[in-house]
Amino acid sequence: MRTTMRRKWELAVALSLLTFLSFPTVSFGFTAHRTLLNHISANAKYLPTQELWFNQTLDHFSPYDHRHFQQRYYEFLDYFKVPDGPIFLVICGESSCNGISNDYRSVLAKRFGAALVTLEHRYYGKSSPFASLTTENLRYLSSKQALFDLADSLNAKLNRTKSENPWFVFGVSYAGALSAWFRLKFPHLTCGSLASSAVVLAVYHFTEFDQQIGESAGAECKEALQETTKLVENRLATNKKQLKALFNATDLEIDGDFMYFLADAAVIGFQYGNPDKLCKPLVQAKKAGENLVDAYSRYVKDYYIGTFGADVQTYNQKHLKNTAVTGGSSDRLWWFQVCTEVAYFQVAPSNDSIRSSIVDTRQIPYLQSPLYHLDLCKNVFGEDIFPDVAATNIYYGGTKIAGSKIIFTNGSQDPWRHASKQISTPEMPSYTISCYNCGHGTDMRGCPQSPLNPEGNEKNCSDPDAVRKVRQKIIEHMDSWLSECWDTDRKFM
Ligand SMILES: *[C@@H]1O[C@H](CO)[C@@H](O)[C@H](O)[C@H]1NC(C)=O
Ligand SMILES: *[C@@H]1O[C@H](CO)[C@@H](O)[C@H](O)[C@H]1NC(C)=O
Ligand SMILES: *[C@@H]1O[C@H](CO)[C@@H](O)[C@H](O)[C@H]1NC(C)=O
Ligand SMILES: *[C@@H]1O[C@H](CO)[C@@H](O)[C@H](O)[C@H]1NC(C)=O
Ligand SMILES: *[C@@H]1O[C@H](CO)[C@@H](O)[C@H](O)[C@H]1NC(C)=O
Ligand SMILES: CC(=O)N[C@H]1CO[C@H](CO)[C@@H](O)[C@@H]1O
Repeated sequence: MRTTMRRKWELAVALSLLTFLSFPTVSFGFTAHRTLLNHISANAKYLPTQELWFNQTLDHFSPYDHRHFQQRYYEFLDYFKVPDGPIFLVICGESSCNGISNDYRSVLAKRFGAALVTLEHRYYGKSSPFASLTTENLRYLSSKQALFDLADSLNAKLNRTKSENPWFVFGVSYAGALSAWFRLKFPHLTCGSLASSAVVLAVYHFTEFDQQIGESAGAECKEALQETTKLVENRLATNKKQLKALFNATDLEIDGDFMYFLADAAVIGFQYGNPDKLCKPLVQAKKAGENLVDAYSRYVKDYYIGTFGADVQTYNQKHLKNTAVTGGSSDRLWWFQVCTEVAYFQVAPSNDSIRSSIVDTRQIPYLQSPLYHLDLCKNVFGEDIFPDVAATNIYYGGTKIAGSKIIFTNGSQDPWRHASKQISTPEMPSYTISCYNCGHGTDMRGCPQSPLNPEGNEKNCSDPDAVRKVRQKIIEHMDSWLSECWDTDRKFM
């Protein structure tokens, strides 16, 4: 009896998928995001999915406001074991969500006979409630609203009350934090959560980020990077125009924007498992006594812009002020979330930093303060916009999150792991995958993390066994939590 309604709905979906022969084209071109955690969804390979729409509540926390907006979602049912197979909710994060990406989660879905469902994050991609992204209109953009979107769509669309399907949530990066927070706030709606490279701690002075870059780089490369930064700082003082032109970044009029762009370019090598693209030529240039700034500019132009696909404009505060809904809106949207909730301000440590302290200060060297970031928030969004990090961490618990049945995973080379939960507890096991090119979301993406490997193949990780071991643990936890869920369900039958 309980299954009748749900079956009918599933069947309708399955039929609509069957009759849908051509796959939707990706609507937006690649957009890179400054300091964005999850750069790479746009070059993802997708499982065949059709765009579906959910009529979503705009403000989940107001009893007076009944406005709605259309939110995009996808389903993939090829592996789904009807009727009571599990449903994997794959959370989409801070970028346009153009489908269900074909990473390790599709392997898990095959193994568990699961359906995959994914909901685009409100405001991003085609799920913008407003035609103009003014600061006033961004007031409903928050992780709290996003979590409620997930709960709402899960509850309504698959009608929990009628369903025996156990739900499991997944996310990488900011979406990884959402995955952990979803299980924390809605434990009755899900059997467990995988929180991959999940940045659950809002951080105001994120100095560990830069320190991790030094650690991941190793002594030789770190030294070359630090020397490069010094040389760049000198040239910035003496020959700014020529320097910016060398990096094809003359549009970045604000020096902080320019220096942030250069710092991010190095980060990406380690975050996404391509350290050799950066370190090999730089160390070689240093050994040969060649000009390090020239060598670094080649990496930035050939690799960061050319191959990785970064766009200099995403570092331009002028661009961030653009309120039109475009393929590049994610930059502005993510900065709004950074400037209101989570910060993750990547400042230079006072000692031994790799990035320039110009990023942090108004030309006052070695003062550890996120003035650049705060200036940006004010310039782009207006006077009163700054992040209340303490409130965010009180609301979710930060690394002291009091959840259960959440798996945390991190990559050893990933600077973001210092905003994640790295200490294991019985209810919330945490695993660090250690290898030379293990970065952001390695458990789901394999190596390197960009470009994406189909099904998150781990073959090219410098230690594939390290990845396999953690994946085995993930499967064991899922097995046990899903069967506990089924048992509980049956008790109520
Ligand atoms: C969305 O739901 C609201 C409230 O139920 C309703 O008023 C509105 O017409 C719906 N919009 C669409 C496009 O279905
Ligand atoms: C969900 O269940 C309720 C009854 O519990 C039913 O009235 C409603 O139509 C169901 N919705 C869907 C989408 O199946
Ligand atoms: C540098 O900028 C010019 C002009 O904007 C552009 O045509 C060229 O493709 C850029 N080069 C790289 C490597 O991005
Ligand atoms: C600064 O960093 C260097 C290199 O890591 C270290 O040897 C030194 O002890 C540090 N100094 C302080 C004051 O922390
Ligand atoms: C591994 O690297 C090789 C050589 O670069 C490449 O040809 C191959 O496609 C990669 N395999 C995977 C699964 O990424
Ligand atoms: C489970 C695990 O590997 N935890 C490690 C994660 O990283 C921290 C900090 O590097 C270590 O102290 C933990 O042992």
